[in-house]
Amino acid sequence: MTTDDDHGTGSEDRTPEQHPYPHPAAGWGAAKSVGQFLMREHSLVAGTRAIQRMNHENGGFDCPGCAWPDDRKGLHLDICENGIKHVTWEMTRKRVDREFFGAHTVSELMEWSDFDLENQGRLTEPMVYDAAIDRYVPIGWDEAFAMVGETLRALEDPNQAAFYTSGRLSNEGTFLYQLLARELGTNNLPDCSNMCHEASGRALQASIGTGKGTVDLSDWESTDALFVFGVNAASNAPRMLTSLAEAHRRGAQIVHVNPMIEAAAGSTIVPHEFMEMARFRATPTSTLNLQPRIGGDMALLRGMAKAVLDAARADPSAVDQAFIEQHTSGFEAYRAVCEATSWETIERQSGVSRDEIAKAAGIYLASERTIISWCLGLTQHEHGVDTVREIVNLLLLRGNLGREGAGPSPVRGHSNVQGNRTCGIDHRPSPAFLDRLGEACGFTPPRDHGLDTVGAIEAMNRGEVKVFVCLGGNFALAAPDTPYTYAGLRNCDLTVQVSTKLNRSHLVHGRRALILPCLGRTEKDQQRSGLQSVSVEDAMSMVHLSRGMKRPASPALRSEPAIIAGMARAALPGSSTPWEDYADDYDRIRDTMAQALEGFEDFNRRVRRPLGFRLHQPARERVFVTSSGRAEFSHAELPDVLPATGTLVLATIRSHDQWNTTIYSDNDRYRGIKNLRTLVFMNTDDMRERGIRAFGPVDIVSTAKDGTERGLNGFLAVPYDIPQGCAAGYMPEMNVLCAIGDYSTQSDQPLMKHVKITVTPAATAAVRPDAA
Ligand SMILES: Nc1nc2c(c(=O)[nH]1)N[C@H]1C(S)=C(S)[C@@H](COP(=O)(O)OP(=O)(O)OC[C@H]3O[C@@H](n4cnc5c(=O)[nH]c(N)nc54)[C@H](O)[C@@H]3O)O[C@H]1N2
Ligand SMILES: Nc1nc2c(c(=O)[nH]1)N[C@H]1C(S)=C(S)[C@@H](COP(=O)(O)OP(=O)(O)OC[C@H]3O[C@@H](n4cnc5c(=O)[nH]c(N)nc54)[C@H](O)[C@@H]3O)O[C@H]1N2
Ligand SMILES: [Mo]
Repeated sequence: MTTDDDHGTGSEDRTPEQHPYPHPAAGWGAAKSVGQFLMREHSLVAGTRAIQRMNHENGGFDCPGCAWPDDRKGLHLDICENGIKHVTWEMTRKRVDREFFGAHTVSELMEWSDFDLENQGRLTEPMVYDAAIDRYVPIGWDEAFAMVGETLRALEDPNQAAFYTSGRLSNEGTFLYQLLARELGTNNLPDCSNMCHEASGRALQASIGTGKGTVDLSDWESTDALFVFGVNAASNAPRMLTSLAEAHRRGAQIVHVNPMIEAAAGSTIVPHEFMEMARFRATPTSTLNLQPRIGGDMALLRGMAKAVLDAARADPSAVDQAFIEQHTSGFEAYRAVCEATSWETIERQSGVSRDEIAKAAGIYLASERTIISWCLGLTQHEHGVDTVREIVNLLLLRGNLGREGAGPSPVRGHSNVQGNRTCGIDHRPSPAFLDRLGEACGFTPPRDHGLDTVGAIEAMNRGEVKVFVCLGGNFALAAPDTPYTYAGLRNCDLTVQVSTKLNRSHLVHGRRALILPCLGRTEKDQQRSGLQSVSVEDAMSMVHLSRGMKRPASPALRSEPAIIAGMARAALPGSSTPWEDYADDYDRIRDTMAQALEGFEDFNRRVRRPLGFRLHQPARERVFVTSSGRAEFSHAELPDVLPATGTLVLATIRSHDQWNTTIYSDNDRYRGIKNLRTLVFMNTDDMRERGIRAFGPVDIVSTAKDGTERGLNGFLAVPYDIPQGCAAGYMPEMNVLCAIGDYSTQSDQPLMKHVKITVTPAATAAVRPDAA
């Protein structure tokens, strides 16, 4: 099925390889990779033109990649390798049409690799599954909507439906989507955020009263010390490299905390700095690297706080006493828990020595303004909420909140995942949100909390969720416990996938299934009132417009708002919502959003400012909407994160060349890996103890909280600089190891960075699984 050229970057041999990557992040390695990718996609000219329109202040489209904010200056091209790949992937000239579906049964497509499925190109028209011939066949839009509507109306209880979102749906689409679910009568709105930053939202909500970070790019530009926890920035938020390089040039301190020393913890050549590119001149992006064990961050943060409190004994100005008194609550309890936590425990649980922690604390103490940022390395853990709260505790000690250059800065995932939550994708909506929504839209929203991602999978398996609609994403592969998720999806009466490309979630479907193809963000969205724009919110709460400029991949495609409105009209015949008008003119959606959503007043005008507008974040002004009206210190005990004897803790992570479930190639450039995804990175001592050689085949068995086991065979062990007792490997291949019941009791997030495994040399000489 796949040719070499499809996959890699040329016709080279496909033997797995590992070589150290000695070059700076981004720079020429990225430029070369982009060039090869554009050639492969036959999009050199169109791709280059599109890229020039990306992230532009006037009339461009928002990069559909990550949620890192656009450069506020808007003058130079603030672009990255992976953003370019992402856009090009959407703009491919390949098409999946009715002939394609006619030629392949679903059972046959199930045998294809995920790469091959997406590599067929863009979907072109609505399709419905025909069980008699095991194929998808064309269906008209009206018929498809009628099928969704009839099925939803026939449910005994609206809670038998669930509506998933992947975080790239626009704010306008989001608002209509949640309105559809809630008018139907359910808060079943699972989203990718349940697997991503749920812990961050809950922690920030509890600590500072609002579930978002408080800083923006101007703060990144004026901070003295940046702490970067648990993010592979060079691959997953490459535009952060620009900020890190600029910070380093200003003399700011940059501390990376990660069990793996990632490329961003070295140096970079910022892509838009053409002169530096030409001169191969790299800028360092780190002043200190700390390598905790997986899950050891909370202990490390506690150690830093303990060191700060120790310093305050000799010099009271080490803590910001005035800020603590005026703006916080719970300080004494926090001090007590820091004192009660011994250095011995901190060193053992973090895996970092007291001396190293003291260095980090020294940097923190010497800094006037500190930002702490983090991503999945901190959130996908049992104690993710406590860990993020510990970040806030540490910031509060020195008043690093609500002033220039200081504060918490979560690195969000999908380009509009934060906007999705702001605009109502929330299975636990607040009563205040529902009151205002009900009033603005003239209906009575349901009050019971709905299902999140894990809850939805369990309910599908129990037969309690019968209709599952996915607005984007690739639920079958992104969710934990792959076989169990498959079983849940197959147990539904109807699954509906609104997508741009063919993926596994179209093949693992309910008894009846629809594929509804939509416009991508790069494409022109023409509606009755004219060309439409949509809005998105980045990781730093900036809301701005995005307007596509490409001709749609097929004339039959519809926009996401139009598809949602179509389903809603069919499902809610008595609805007083003007669905038709909304789909005709998105300004009308925004007018309603201005009434229904806090912070969106005068939305249509403000969003048309060249750089958009910043959503109000009260904590930024030291207004804390907690019950005490103050920022809350937490005082949780340190959890025990040590692996049991003989076991390892596995973090499932992304390679450089993938976007979540979309795999661009089998290479992971900065980690020096070529032609291999079915691998497990291990410490060399752990390999030696188990008699495992480099690139030797291994069996991996995970043990869930409930004692059940799950396994993978024939993965290759790759020696890596990672602490003993820790291992890492790629999602989504490793999602079979993540048990459905293994989610955090604090955030309900699956423990995707804390899988308990044993690794042994393969029982039988295995074939490389991807060689099949
Ligand atoms: N190119 C590209 N960009 C992306 C994505 C993509 O797939 N491809 N995905 C997007 C999405 S949805 C998201 S949420 C983000 C994800 O961005 P990341 O959070 O960078 O995603 P992961 O690859 O899962 O990497 C987790 C990082 O945490 C580290 N880590 C693992 N365990 C621990 C731990 O216990 N402590 C610490 N301190 N670190 C740990 C890993 O070594 C790795 O560097 O990126 C977004 N951007
Ligand atoms: N083991 C493990 N599992 C994980 C994670 C992990 O770290 N470890 N990370 C989790 C995280 S953070 C996340 S966010 C999830 C990601 O979960 P999802 O968001 O569900 O998955 P994606 O791979 O981003 O979705 C890709 C699909 O989106 C569709 N698509 C692309 N563009 C558009 C568009 O404009 N509109 C529509 N409607 N569809 C579009 C395409 O069909 C494509 O196949 O995975 C989670 N799963
Ligand atoms: Mo994510």
